[in-house]
Amino acid sequence: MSQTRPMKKILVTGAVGQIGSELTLALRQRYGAENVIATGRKTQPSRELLESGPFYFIDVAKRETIEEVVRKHNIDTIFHLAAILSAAGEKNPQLAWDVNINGLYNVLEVAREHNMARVIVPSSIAVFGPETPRKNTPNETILKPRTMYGITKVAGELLGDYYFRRFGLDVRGLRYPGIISNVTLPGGGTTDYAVEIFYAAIKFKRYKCFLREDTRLPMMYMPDCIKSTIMLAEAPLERLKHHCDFNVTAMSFSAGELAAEIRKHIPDFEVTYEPDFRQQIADSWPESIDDSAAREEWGWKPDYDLPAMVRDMLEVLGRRHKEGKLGWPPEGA
Ligand code: VAH
Repeated sequence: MSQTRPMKKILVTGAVGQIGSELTLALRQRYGAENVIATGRKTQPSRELLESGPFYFIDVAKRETIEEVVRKHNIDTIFHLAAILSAAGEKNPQLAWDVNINGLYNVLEVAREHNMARVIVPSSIAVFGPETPRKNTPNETILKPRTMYGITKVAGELLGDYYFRRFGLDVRGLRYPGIISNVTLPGGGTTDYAVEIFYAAIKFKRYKCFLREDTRLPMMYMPDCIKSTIMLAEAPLERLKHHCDFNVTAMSFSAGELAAEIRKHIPDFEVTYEPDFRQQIADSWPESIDDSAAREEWGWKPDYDLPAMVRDMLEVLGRRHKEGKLGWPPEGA
């Protein structure tokens, strides 16, 4: 298969999650609200998501629930965001395997049988492990992750590439770094500290960080995450040499550097560092990423660096706090 088929009727799995919730709204703006079907497993979607287009509860580990929506809406594209992330996956590796592997297999099989135009399957820098070069990590390198999440993402990349070569299904994926956002709180990630810290800075002017001060990780602001995902999905197929394993990044910073940047806006902001089990996960990941393949093959270029991201996060969350709608910490946290 060589031509790039158009995407017309899109299904988003994991549409209530940190990335899926904002990606769905961006896709609805770009492709028409009625052409982007949002799905989630159990978390109640926001009013905005519900009121802006179709929503269904499905379970990607149960193939028939995917197929029912695909048939009803004649879906030709799936953005598969449903996944159990790194920290949650270490607490329940069996669930992480079931959702991340069996869920992906079901999505790929449904897409193959319905001759779909595209399947987008995010990967993650979690595919890298302690044997991987940690600075300017190349696209092609050792992939020996130490987490179940990372293992499922390596398998996902290999499975997606297989479905492209064996069946001609246009599967594409990009290795997200840590994603920072201010709409939907992340859940179960190792990089979640880089989101929580903003809410804590605004609400309490202090934060207890679960990683060491010098822990440096590749990161990206949500607008760039959405931009990279849609750019890859829309790229001409004939330009792609890679398919499911594009490195992408926007910046790298340590927890201490992030705190110092926030302190430029909130001078008396205090951070204590009390590493927990997530430190070992973070220590197995790269500090910085080489994303030259994404730049060469589909023109990737981020818009936000650390100062620009911090400024925007504090402005948006500061405004929400003044309106009494910060909504953090989440109930029961
Ligand atoms: C996690 N946010 O922390 C995800 C991501 C690179 C990190 O995959 O698990």
